Amino acid sequence: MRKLFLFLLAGFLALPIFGQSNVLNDQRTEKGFQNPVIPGYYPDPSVCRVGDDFYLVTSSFQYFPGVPVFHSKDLIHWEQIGNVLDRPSQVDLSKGGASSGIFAPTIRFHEGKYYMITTNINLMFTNKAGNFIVTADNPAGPWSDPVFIEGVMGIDPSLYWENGKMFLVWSAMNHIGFVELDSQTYQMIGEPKNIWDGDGDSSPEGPHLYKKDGYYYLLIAEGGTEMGHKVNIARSSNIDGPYTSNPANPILTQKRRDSASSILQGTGHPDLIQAADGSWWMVYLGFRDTVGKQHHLLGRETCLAPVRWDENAWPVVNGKGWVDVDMSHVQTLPQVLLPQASNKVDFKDGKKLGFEWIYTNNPVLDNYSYANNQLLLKATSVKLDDPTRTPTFVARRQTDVNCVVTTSMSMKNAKAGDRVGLTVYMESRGHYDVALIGAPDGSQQIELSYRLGEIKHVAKTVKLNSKSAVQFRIDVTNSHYAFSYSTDGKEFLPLAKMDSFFLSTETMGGFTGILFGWFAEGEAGTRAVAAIDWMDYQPGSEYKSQSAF
Ligand code: 6LW
Repeated sequence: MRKLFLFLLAGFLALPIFGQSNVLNDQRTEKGFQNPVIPGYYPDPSVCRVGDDFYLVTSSFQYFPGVPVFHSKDLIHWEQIGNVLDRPSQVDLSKGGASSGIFAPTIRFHEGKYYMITTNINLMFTNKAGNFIVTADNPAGPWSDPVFIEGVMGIDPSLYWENGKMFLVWSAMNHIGFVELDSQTYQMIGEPKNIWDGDGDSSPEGPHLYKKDGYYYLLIAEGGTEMGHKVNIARSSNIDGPYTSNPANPILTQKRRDSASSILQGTGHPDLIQAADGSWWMVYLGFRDTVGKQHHLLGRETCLAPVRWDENAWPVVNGKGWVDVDMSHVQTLPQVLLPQASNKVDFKDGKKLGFEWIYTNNPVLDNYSYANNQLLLKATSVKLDDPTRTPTFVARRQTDVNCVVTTSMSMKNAKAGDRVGLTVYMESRGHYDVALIGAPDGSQQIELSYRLGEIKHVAKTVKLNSKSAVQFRIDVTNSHYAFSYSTDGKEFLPLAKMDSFFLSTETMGGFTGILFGWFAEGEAGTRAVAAIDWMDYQPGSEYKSQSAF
C-alpha cells in the first residue's frame, strides 16, 4: 500500500515536468553549464526574450538558408526552430565567395512583432545587398521579404525603440553610427551621427543599445574577431550621446593572464538579456583553440556568461571579466533539457534533411530529391572548388572536437570524371574529400583527395569490384581527420589520416567553421546521381586531444 502510494505520488510530481514539451526528465539543475552553449560555427549571437522564452539568431555568411533561429527556456539548451532567410527571394548569395553574404544579425521583439536586422555584404555582386529588416509574427517563421535601409553603409545593425520611436545603431568602419528610423518604412529620419569610437582598439563593431537606471548603455566588440577580441561598454544620459567609456573596460576578454590557458579564446560580439527573474546574461561568440598553436576548426561558437548588473553600476561579466568552457560554478536559470536528437540521419518513411543542413550560395533545389528511402543529389559541372557558384553540396556543421562521421552512399549513371562523396569542408579552397569516381573503363573507384589553396592532390585511389553502396567513415580528433571505407558496413579499411591544422580558420581565413557534407560533381553534361542512405554523427568525448605537432 505504502509502495503504491509512493508510486502514485512520484507519478503525480512528475506530471508537470513530463507535461511540458522538450522536457525529457526531472534531472533539473540550477548549477552550471559548459561553453559553447551552441557548438559549431554559430557566430555573432543576438538574443531576445518574450515571457520566459528566449530566441537567438547567428550569422550565416555564404550559406543558405541564412540566419538560424534557436529557442531556449534557460539560455543553455537551444533547439533550432528554423532559419530566418529560407526563401531565395529574401537573400541573394549568388555570387559571393567564402565568408561573404550575411554578417551579424540582431533579433528583437517589439509590440507583438519579431524583427531581424542584418547585412548582406555582397554589394559588389547584387543590388539586393546592404542592411535590411525582416519581420515575423512567429520567430520560427515565416519571415517577411527584406526591406533595405537606404544610405546606411556598414555592418552589424541593431534596433532600439523608445516612446514610439525606432532607432538604428551599427558599425560604420571605425565608429558606431546612430540614426532614427521611420517605424513604418524603416528608412532614415535625419542625418546619421557617430556616437562612439570605442576605446581605441581596432574594429569597434556589433553595437547594441539598452536602457537601465536612466542611462543608455552602448555595448560593442573591439579588437577584431581573433585572439584580441573583447567587449567594451559606454553609457550616456542621452540616447545620441556623448557616451562615456566604462573605466573598467574591457568587461570581457580572454587576453588576461588567468584566461590565457583556457581553450576558449577570442570572446566578443556580445548581446545582453535580462531573464524574467531579473538576472542578466550575456551571449557572445568564442572559439575553441583545440588544434594547438592558436588554431581552431569549428568556427566561432555561441557562448554564455552570467552578468552582475547592480543599480547605477557597470555590468560585470562572470564576476571577473573572463570565461571558460567549464562554467559549473554558475547558478543558472532552471534548466530545461531537450530531447536527445538522433545521431543518425536517414530518409526512411518520408524523412528529410532538417533545419541544420545548409547549401552554399543560392542552391538549385531541383538537384536534391528523395526517392526509395534515399536522398538523391544530381551532379552538375559546378565543382566544390568553385568559390562563387553553387555546387550540388549539402552539409551540416562539425559540432564536436572529437567525433565519428559515417555515411552510406552509391553513385548511379556514372561516367568517367564524375565524383560523388563526403567532404570535410572549410571553404571552396580548403576541403578533404572521399569520393566514388567514375573510371574510364566504366568501373568505379574510391578516391581520397584534398584541396588546400592552390594545391590539389589525390592522396589515394582504390579500385572497386561493384557499384553497390559503400560506407565512408571519418574518425575526427583535434589533430586529424582519419578516413576509411567499407564495402560491407562492418570492416573499415584505412585510406589516410589528414592533418586538421591546414583546414583551420587561421590557415584558410574566413568567418565560418568545418562542415561535413555530401557533394556530386562531374563534367559538362554529367548525369551522375549520388544516392545517400544515411549519415551517422557520433560525438566523442571532448578535449581528449592528440598533439597536432
Ligand atoms: C561581424 C563582426 C564580427 O559582422 O565579424 O565578430 C563579422 N564580429 O561584428 C563577421 O562575423
